[in-house]
Parts: sequence; C-alpha cells; structure tokens
Amino acid sequence: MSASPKRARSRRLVVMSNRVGPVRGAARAGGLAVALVEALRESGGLWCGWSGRVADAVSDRPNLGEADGIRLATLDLSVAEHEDYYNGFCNRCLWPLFHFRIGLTAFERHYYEAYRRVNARFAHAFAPLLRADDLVWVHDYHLIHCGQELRAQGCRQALGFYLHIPFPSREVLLTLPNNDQLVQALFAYDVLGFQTARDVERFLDHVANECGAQVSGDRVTAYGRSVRVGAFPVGIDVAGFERLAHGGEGLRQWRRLREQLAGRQLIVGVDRLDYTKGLAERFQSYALLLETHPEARGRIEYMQIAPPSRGEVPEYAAIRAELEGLAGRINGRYAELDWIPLHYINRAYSRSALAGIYRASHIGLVTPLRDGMNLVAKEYVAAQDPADPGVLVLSRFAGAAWQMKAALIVNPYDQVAVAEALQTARDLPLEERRNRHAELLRGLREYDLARWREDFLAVLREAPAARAAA
Ligand code: ADQ
Repeated sequence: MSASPKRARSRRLVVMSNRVGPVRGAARAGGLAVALVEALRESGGLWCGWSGRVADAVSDRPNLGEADGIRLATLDLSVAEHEDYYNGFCNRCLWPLFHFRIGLTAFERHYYEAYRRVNARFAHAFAPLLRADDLVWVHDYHLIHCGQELRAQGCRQALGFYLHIPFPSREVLLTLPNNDQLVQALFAYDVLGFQTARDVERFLDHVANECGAQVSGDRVTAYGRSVRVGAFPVGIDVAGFERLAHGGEGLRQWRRLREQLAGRQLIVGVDRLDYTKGLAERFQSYALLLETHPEARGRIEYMQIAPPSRGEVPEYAAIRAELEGLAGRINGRYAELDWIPLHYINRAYSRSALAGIYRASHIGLVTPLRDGMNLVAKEYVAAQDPADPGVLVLSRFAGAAWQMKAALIVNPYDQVAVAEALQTARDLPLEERRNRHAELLRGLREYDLARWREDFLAVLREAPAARAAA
C-alpha cells in the first residue's frame, strides 16, 4: 500500500548524480539542477556524487557540506578513475554506444572494471548517510551499478534510476562486453525512468529477449526482482524561460541581434560540441540551402553556438577539427564583403543571453543524430514571441520529437530534406507559425520540469518501504 500523500511528501529525497551542484547558482545554471534543488530543499534533502575534483590521493570518506538547506556529500576521483571511469567507460563507451554509435565506442575491459569500482566506492561512501525511509534517486549512465552496490551494503530504501540519454536497441547493446551485468544491475532499483516510450520499448525488448524477463503492465521481473518502468520525458521551467527571454540580459541580446541583422533572417543552433548533435550534417545542410536557393544568400545567417565539451576524449577533438574545417569552407565559398553566412562560436553563454538569442532568431535548428530529449528545442519554443514566433526544425531522433509534433520534423541524415525544411521555415506564413508555436507551447506547459520530477517521485514513493536486501 502506498503512504498517505502528506506523509509521503515529508520523506527525504536523496539524489545521486555524477556531478553535484551548483546549488546556489542553480537558477542561473538552469536545467535539471533547478528541479532537483527545489525538491531537495523542500524535503531537507541530500545530494551525493563526484565533487568535480581530480586528485592524486583520494579519501573514501565523503566531503560533507551544506548549501541552502541541502546537505551535500561528495567524493573526489583519482587521476586513474577520472581517466578510466569518467573519460573511459562513461564517455568513450556508454555515451557513444547508447547513442547508437558502435563505431566510436571504445570497448576496453579495464574501463568497465574502473566503472564498477567507482560505483562501488560511491555506494560504500554514501550508504551510511541514508535513512530508512529516504527516497533515493540515482541519475544517469555514470551510476548504473550504484543501486546494486547500495543493496549489497544492505540498503533497503526505495531506489529509483533515471536515464537521461537514449536506451539503445538490443542489437547495439549486445555489442558491449558485460552488457548482461550492466542490465542486471538495473534490476536492483524499484523504478526505472526513461525519456520516451521508445526507450522503454527498447529496454523491454532487450530484457524480455535476452534476460528472460516477464513483463506485466509497467512491471518487469527478472533476476528475482521486480521493477516498475516508465517514460518520464524531461521538461523545462517554461515560465522561467519566458521571463529570461523578455527581460534583462535576454531583452538586451534580442534588441542587439535584431538591430545587427538589419532584416536578415537568423537560424540558430545551440549545442554542446558533441558528435551526437549532428553538427557536421547540419553545416552541410545549410550549405546545401545556400547552393540550391541562391536567393537566400545575403538574406539569411546561421549562428551555431557550440562550447567544447569533454576535451580530453579524442573523438571530441576530431569533431572539433572537422567542424572548424567545414565552417571555414562554407564561409570561404559563400561569404561576401558585407555578409558572413555562418557564425560558428565555441563559447558558452548565460541562460538569459541564450534566451534572447533564441527569441531574436527566425529558425531554431535542432538536428541531433540521436538525443535523449534535447532541452534546447524546448527552450527555443519557450523563448519565442507568441505574436511573431520563430520556427523549430527538429530531428526525429531527438526524444523531444515524440512530444513536439508541431515542429518541422526532419531526418538529420537527409541533408536535402533538412535544406528543404529550412527553406519551408523561411517562408512559413505568420498564421501557421503562430498555430504551430501555440501547440508546442501548450505541450511544454502541460509536461514541464516540475511535472517530470513529481511524476517520477510519485511512482518511487509507491515502492515497498522495506524490500529484501540483495
Ligand atoms: P545534453 O546532452 O547536455 O543533456 P540538452 O538536453 O540539449 O543536451 O541540454 C543542454 C543544456 O545546456 C540546455 O539547457 C542548454 O541551454 C545548455 N547549453 C547548451 N549550449 C550552451 C551554450 N553554448 N551556452 C550555455 N548553455 C548551453 C543530456 C542528454 C539530453 C537530455 C538532457 C536532460 O544528452 O538528451 O535532454 O540531458 O535530460
């Protein structure tokens, strides 16, 4: 039986994620931190994870702290752990594999061993901090084994796991050595949350066919354990983002850009510099638009903001070099004395500046080759002026495409189709832009960030309070 809502609300939330914080700057940093910090604060919660520091000698005793009524417990990573666990298994193995990029996946056994050790070290350090009726919410692919390790420490709390990135299809996951151990570890949790119904389907397909799991409604049983599985698409703080776009720094950016554009149309892309985001294909699609629609030349600009990420991983250095070459070639071929077709910017902007940039642009170009959700697509819509909104061109392979059907949905591998969608977006009549935007905004408001969090926690609260330890 589930606990009464009043009592349930008072249960403490414990979040475990690879990175902890920021707590005080959460509103500025935006995204998930806001939702998690809010829930942690409400319940006097605890946030556990990596401190972000890499040290020669590390302690297994967590650093304890407090910020804004939230307790923090962090561990440093050793140089070897950072290399093999974080850069290695997380970013060179699970990240590409879960984004369907077998060719970029580094299948090193010692990476997985380091991953197991770090997950165990985290669980060991954080288990003593847990109280019997805590709700423990573990986030993302860095910590899949954490639940199993917590159970091994005797933890009987309600344990939930949320995967922010896609769950791969069976044939892809089977290429990973030790995939059976990784999947079995998921059954230590009480609730498994994915971004989309499609991710849930792929998970069920895998466990039903490879692990002999029994599926009944949202319950899946294997390895003697039963978990509840569901799609909980991540949303954004819509009202907060609208405010950013229409005041302060956002408003200033919007004015400045609109002035500079002097009547030209602006396409904007905002992504971490990552090979999953489809940036090279996107640049080429834009070049194709300029090639096949010469009348667009001089009348449109494309601004791609892409701050470098994971610089220590070789595949990221490669994509960076490729994009620099492509941007140079496109500008070299099409630029005029008074017109630069592509502005490629490798720095991060504040969320308020981004909101203003989105609002000033006529087309939001979001074409990942594969993405768990993609919050930029949602932020772009929230920043628009409803009376004269821009058009979202969105990849069918972003989780967001499952909710945002009123966008212009494209296949990012089909450069001809993307170029044509850009041309369609350029000419879309005001009424159609308004209708599409209104529908997209309705969807965003209905399933926002708070709803995502509350829906997941509501299911987690129903987990049996004291389940058998592993
Ligand atoms: P990411 O891969 O980081 O997230 P995304 O969902 O687009 O991708 O979120 C990126 C966030 O960073 C957005 O809030 C965006 O505004 C911000 N950002 C991007 N570029 C920026 C820049 N130049 N300057 C400042 N801010 C910038 C992972 C998964 C996604 C999933 C999210 C949330 O890969 O699929 O949607 O988690 O679950």
